[in-house]
Amino acid sequence: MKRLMILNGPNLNLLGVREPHIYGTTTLAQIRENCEKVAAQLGLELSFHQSNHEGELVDLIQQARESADAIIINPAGYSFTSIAILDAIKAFEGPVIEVHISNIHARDEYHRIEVHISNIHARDEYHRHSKISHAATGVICGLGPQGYIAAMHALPQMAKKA
Ligand code: CA2
Repeated sequence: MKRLMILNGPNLNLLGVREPHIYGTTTLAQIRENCEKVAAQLGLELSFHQSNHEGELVDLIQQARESADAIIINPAGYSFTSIAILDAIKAFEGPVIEVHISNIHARDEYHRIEVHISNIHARDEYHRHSKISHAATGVICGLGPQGYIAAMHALPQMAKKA
């Protein structure tokens, strides 16, 4: 387990810049820097990417079949919609850890406040059920940017996906 690809989905380039009450104040550049430090400590070769485009993420996951032994992915908004990313991950043979900065299972609390204001009673189901989790070897959410680091530390122990 030497080569690691970290993928970040749409709008994560805005981390630390917009909506800090949900996603915190750490920027994606800072997350990348921390991941690079930890990769060096763990002896991992890291390639780190962010894309706002579904097809580009699919291309990167396909490339990872040749260039990476493991993937850490925060699919962001595509978590809940993208069969294309799900299929690409299914075709990757190594371990895949899905990371979310926020706790996607608690998002309805935040949303309920918003919907109460507009007098609509709905739960934030869109941000709850990740399609990608079906194919992920492991899922980490709610640890903030530390989730990426936790995933990196877990990888060496993880057996190949069945
Ligand atoms: O918590 C996470 O990491 C998410 O994957 C982030 C996604 C959200 O749709 C998922 O439910 C959970 C959203 C990423 C958008 O990031 C922004 C950052 C700053 C400002 C606006 C969006």
